[in-house]
Amino acid sequence: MVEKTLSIIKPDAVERNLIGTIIAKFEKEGFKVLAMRLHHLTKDEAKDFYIEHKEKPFYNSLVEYMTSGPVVLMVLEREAAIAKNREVMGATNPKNAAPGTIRAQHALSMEKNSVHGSDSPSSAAREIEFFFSDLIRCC
Ligand code: 3AN
Repeated sequence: MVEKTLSIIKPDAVERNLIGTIIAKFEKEGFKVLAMRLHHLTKDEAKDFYIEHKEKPFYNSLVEYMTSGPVVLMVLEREAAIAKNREVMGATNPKNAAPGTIRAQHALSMEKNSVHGSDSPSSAAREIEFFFSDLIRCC
């Protein structure tokens, strides 16, 4: 089934000029970029976006990090986009990420792990609506 997923190129990767490298990888893996913008998250946006992690010990640090510089927000589309994006990103902890994945190649740490991808159809719907409500309304 063709799906849409939300992808974020995180501050550590934008800072290191990896935007083009990461988008090239997604395109090579058959993803279409349906929507995209550079954005500096506010504290409120980051807190709300990661609300499911509110009780986790890393929550405050994650919010600080995600607001430390601009990110690239993208809606990606392809067959089984949600699972495929998770595969292409690699495991959350770059030490466990499979060779050739974005996180294995570029992530700096568990927190500064270069990319975000929706983890389920319900997360994808919520996250696309969160940043690209126009796209939901129009398509
Ligand atoms: P993923 O991004 O692989 O879906 P989640 O949803 O469990 O991972 O975590 C969201 C983000 O929180 C991660 N991408 C990472 O930046 C950060 N994070 C997750 N676990 C930890 C941890 N144990 N220590 C520091 N940061 C973490």
